[in-house]
Amino acid sequence: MLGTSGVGKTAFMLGMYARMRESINGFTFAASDLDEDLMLSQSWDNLVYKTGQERWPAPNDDTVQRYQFDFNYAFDKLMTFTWLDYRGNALRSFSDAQDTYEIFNALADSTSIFVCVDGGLWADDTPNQTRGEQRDSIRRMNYILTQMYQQTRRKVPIVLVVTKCDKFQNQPPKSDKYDTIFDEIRDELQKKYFSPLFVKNSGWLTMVTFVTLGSDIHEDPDNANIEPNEGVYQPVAFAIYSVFADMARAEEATIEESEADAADREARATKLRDEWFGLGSWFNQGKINDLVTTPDETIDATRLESIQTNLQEIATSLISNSHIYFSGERISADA
Ligand SMILES: Nc1nc2c(ncn2[C@@H]2O[C@H](COP(=O)(O)OP(=O)(O)OP(=O)(O)O)[C@@H](O)[C@H]2O)c(=O)[nH]1
Ligand SMILES: [Mg+2]
Repeated sequence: MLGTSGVGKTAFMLGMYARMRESINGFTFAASDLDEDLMLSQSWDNLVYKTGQERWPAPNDDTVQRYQFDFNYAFDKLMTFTWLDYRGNALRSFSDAQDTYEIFNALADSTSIFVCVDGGLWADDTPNQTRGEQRDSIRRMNYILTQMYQQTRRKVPIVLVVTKCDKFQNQPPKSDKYDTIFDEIRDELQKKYFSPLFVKNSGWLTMVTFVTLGSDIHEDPDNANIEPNEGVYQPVAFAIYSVFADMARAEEATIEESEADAADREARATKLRDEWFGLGSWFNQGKINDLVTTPDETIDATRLESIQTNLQEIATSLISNSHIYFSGERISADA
């Protein structure tokens, strides 16, 4: 997760966890650690039941928090993943700060990156200075993504998470080219703020999603009802989807390789049988036997099937109406 201080990283994570604990079409999350589950749910209860400033999580300190979550379907564990939460200021600190160093290392190893952009950037009542800082934080995150890619050469899936979308959701779009402000913002993210991720043939897989912990929070952050939208769980569902997609691709490649290998072995055996004026079957029997005996490592086709079933379930249940782009073209996960 990338995002400067106050963008709403911790609130987003709490919302994600609370929403997924309730279960969605058979899918749930559970913190792998009992105490972590308790801690996260206490922070969530503060948000829901307390009022005033004490309802919101305190800004993170310079200890990087790692939360391990199990992703379950019908209570069966499908995958375990780690979520990092940290003080956003670490992204603006020099690289010798311990947490900055830790965050950059974790980013380089991660299977997907959530880039949090403050939705206040599009709210009419945001002061110009704040807007300038928010733009600056976008530039910093682009810089970090550039460094990350140039060092690792890995194109991990990226989720652009626009937080606090309650702040602008009732505003009309500024241009009548767009039906809603959400369309307008998606376009701005693609053309203006994060255009490298949407370049044709670039190979970047990117999701754009909008998150709010409640549609009235902008009016009364201290008392408004907490009711997160579906944006809170879509990023993580997408991240898990991408891991399963990679697994399916690897499994398919193994199967194809082994099929090609089998066809090749059979062709070589046929050639040996035809040698020696038709006596090849007898003359070459040892070699032929070696070729037609199935290799030890058998291919587990049911494994691929079960990965594909998981993929399909996640696509239809959790991310079917989300905005996902590959090399700038919108694609559908459940096609
Ligand atoms: N309007 C609105 N405000 C929100 C929402 N989520 C969070 N906030 C506000 O944003 C503040 C910061 O949220 P945090 O989640 O603590 O931000 P953070 O990115 O974790 O900040 P650091 O820990 O300092 O890096 C909160 O105290 C709330 O006032 C939301 O959905 N809508
Ligand atoms: Mg925080």
